[in-house]
Amino acid sequence: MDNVDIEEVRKRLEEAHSVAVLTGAGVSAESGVPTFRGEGGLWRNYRAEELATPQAFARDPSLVWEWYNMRRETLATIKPNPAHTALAMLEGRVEDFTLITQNVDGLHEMGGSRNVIELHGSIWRVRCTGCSAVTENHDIPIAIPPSCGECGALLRPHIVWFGEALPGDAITAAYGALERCDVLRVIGTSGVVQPAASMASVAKGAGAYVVEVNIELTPNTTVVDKTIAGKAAEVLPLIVGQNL
Ligand code: BJW
Ligand code: ZN
Repeated sequence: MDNVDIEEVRKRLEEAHSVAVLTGAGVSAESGVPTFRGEGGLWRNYRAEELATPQAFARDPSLVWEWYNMRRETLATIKPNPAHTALAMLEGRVEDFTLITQNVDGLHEMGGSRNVIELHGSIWRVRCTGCSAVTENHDIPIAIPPSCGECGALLRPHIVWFGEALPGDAITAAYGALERCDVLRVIGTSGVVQPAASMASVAKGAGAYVVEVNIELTPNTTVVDKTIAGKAAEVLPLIVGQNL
């Protein structure tokens, strides 16, 4: 981690009227939430890509629900880390602040962030496959197979799986923020899942200064103005300033 880079990013943020942040699984890694790709990305020999599809759910809803129950159990014991709280603190200082997250864990809201766009949904909401009603559900474990209180049909996680469209209102709000922001920070995402993978380019194309924070190089590294190599929970408090 380079202090000159940290200083430059801090200065850009101080001058910015509009800031957008895009986060991925890496921002929650230091809370103990496993990332999707890389080490620990497997569950009973399945890759996330094999379980997070409508086809997998149609084939074996109980298997997919067992996976979500395991993740709900893990998340129930987990707390936001200094990366989440630094982002909440930054929101309090910026005129126009939007946090776009691919994460479904709810840790940004728990850490105090308010203007959060959940691109891929939430693990704490369920949707009826019959009547489409969406409800909050914090049961651990959820009874398998879960059924809708209104119509009795099977419930599914209110999460965007591969091949499914992202919620239209989330996409509209996210692109609005990307197009008007002075600074975009891209934190802890491998940058391989679309459409989030293209968001750094969208903001860059609209004139933003784009900064990546990650422990590895990603496809975004060639797009951004600056990459800060390091753990989100260490880098973000330095940039936002609560450790200084
Ligand atoms: C740290 C760190 C630390 C670690 N500090 N950093 C070709 C074939 C098939 C499909 C496609 C294709 N090309 C495009 C597609 C579409 C597909 C896609 O992109 N596939 C690619 C994988 C190829 N996309 C979709 O299907 C999307 N929908 C869509 O395109 O719809 C079109 C449509 C329009 C109209 C009608 C119908 C359709 C939907 C994508 C949904 C993604 N959902 C998931 C699973 C949710 C399940 C769940 O959570 O329960 O969302 S996939 C999974 O990946 C999850 C994540 O949000 C997402 C992104 O992952 P993320 O966050 O980047 O995590 P990792 O693990 O990949 O990376 C972690 C990073 O953190 C790493 O870089 C680490 O280095 C770093 N890190 N520790 C800082 N301490
Ligand atoms: Zn229903």
